[in-house]
Amino acid sequence: MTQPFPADFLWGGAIAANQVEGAYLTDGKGLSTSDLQPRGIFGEIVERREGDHGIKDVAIDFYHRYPEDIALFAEMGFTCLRISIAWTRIFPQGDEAEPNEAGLAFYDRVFDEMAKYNITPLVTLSHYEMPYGLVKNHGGWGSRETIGCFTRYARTVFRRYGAKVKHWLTFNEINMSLHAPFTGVGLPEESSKSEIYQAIHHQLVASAAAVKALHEEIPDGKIGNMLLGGLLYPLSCHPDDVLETQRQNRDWLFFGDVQARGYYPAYMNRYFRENGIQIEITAEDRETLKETIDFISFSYYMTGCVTTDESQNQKARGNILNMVPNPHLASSDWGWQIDPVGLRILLNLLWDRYQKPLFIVENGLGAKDKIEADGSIRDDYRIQYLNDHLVQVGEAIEDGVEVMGYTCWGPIDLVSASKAELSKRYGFIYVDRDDNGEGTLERRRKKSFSWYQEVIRSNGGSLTR
Ligand code: BGP
Repeated sequence: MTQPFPADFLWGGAIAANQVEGAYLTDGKGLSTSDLQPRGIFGEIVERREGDHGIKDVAIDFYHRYPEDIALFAEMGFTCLRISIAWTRIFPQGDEAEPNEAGLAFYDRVFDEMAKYNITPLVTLSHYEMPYGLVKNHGGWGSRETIGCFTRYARTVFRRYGAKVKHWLTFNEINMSLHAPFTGVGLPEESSKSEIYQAIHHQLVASAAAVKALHEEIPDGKIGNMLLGGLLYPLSCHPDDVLETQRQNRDWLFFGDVQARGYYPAYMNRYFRENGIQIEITAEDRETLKETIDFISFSYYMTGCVTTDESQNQKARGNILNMVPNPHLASSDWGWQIDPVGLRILLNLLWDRYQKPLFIVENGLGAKDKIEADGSIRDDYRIQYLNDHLVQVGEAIEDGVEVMGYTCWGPIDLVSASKAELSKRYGFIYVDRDDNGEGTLERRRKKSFSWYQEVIRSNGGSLTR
């Protein structure tokens, strides 16, 4: 194909601290909300006792094996790696006055390792975890105090890593708090809509405060938000379905609207009014929200449909959103509907709406892999999925959308967010560990490893339509 990707397009992969690092209490790290979810973001919340074990305690041991893993990413030609910082390594309880030096030193080592290979870091400040201390002692994001704690954390890491890290993201999939409040905002699952939206408001203010801090601390840096790109289609062309689809798409676009425009959209004010949702927004909050992000980032895995016809409302399941199945699409082993064209539609939609550069920071296929007798792993299904999505990214670029880069999810197998499984694999690199935590943790290249290497080497030229 003609090659639409710009020369400075960032190619790579994305991982998150709690899904790869392990070492959950090492070097002074505090307990995070993720440490209390041994069965994933929809599993029960378990108070940790000494001697308890969970799959994420070791995960894939990136904490100790990062030099080997980063070398493998470099071998594939990555120009970018998205990681997250575990807030609890820096502020173990969340409300300390001073950071934990051992935690700061760990990420220095990781960034130095990336620098050896000219890999640009893209760093998420909070990826599905926060200090459990803030939940227990302050009420999580339900409390205004958490805004100050987060801003202190953000400023600390901006100052420490500003020379090494220029690309940042605030909260991973910030719109998912509506569906998993403990993971997103540290609130009990049974919280009321008013409580959840109040916590979300605090998080939006904190996100804007972090944008301000970034611009002050790292003048040549850039910071984006991160949305779960949950694009929905109407199941039929009945105007009621189209209207309901617009309403449900606004449930998640609302977050981008505030972060990119700097104020609450009018449709949300009506929604709050008509649903008895009351939240406190101060004049100072409104001022802070005016600090808008530099670029939009999002994850994209699937699309779904919306209908007002109850008889058709049987549900498909993503990891977070329940969506009605699209009769025109096939599904992954986990029931996620595969829709490459949807990525082009979404890129165009976000570009038209915000006119800010876009970064696809997660996309990929979770699948069960099989090791053949000769030791190889022939993951042609993964190659197909990624190829088809990247072709659509190219189409969107041809449409005129400004796309900064693409970091596919889980370039190395890791613990899944939704159910804390290791058998749901996304990687180009296989990790020998199963759902029970058995295995040597040895790394092994899959067939997709050399495929992605060639995609990056040719800057997308090797993709097949
Ligand atoms: C996103 C999360 C990631 C990641 C991915 C895949 O929602 O940001 O953390 O895990 O989904 O989901 P899962 O791991 O459940 O397959």
